[in-house]
Amino acid sequence: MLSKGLRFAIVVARFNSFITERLLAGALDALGRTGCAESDIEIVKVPGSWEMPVVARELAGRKRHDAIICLGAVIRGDTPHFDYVAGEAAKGLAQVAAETGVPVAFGVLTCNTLEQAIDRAGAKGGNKGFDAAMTAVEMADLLRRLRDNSG
Ligand code: INI
Repeated sequence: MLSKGLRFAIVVARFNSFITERLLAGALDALGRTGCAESDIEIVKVPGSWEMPVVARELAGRKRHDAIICLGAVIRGDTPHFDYVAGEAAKGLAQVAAETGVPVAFGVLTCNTLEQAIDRAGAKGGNKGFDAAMTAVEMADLLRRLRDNSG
């Protein structure tokens, strides 16, 4: 799958940056390997996963990107906070894609422990940032082809 000529935005949460920077490295690796030019990648940092939907919505509305990759890490604590942040991020990002037609890849880890997050950010469980970027490439390519053939 080639991403040459496709444009991507990556929205990255600074919360749990120890994890999200690894997800970002994985996503950039995937885009680089599939042929995306650095100049076709825009990276936008947000405070936490909660803030992602509004920023993804703003970017999608500009129609400058073929897909948006969202990277965050929500890790369960002692209170119900996790459920609100993870739930609203997931719901909000799904809504952005459905309402705008711009694919949004959900690279937000929702983990019970820090260890689970580390595993999924480049250790035993692969790198979910890499996986999210590969999904974004596939979706951007698919939608571009569907739209080219629709006339
Ligand atoms: N944001 C995350 O991305 N991950 C978390 O694990 C997290 N926890 O646990 O609190 C988190 N909270 C911050 C949240 O996303 C907002 O930035 C904050 O509530 C201000 O709106």
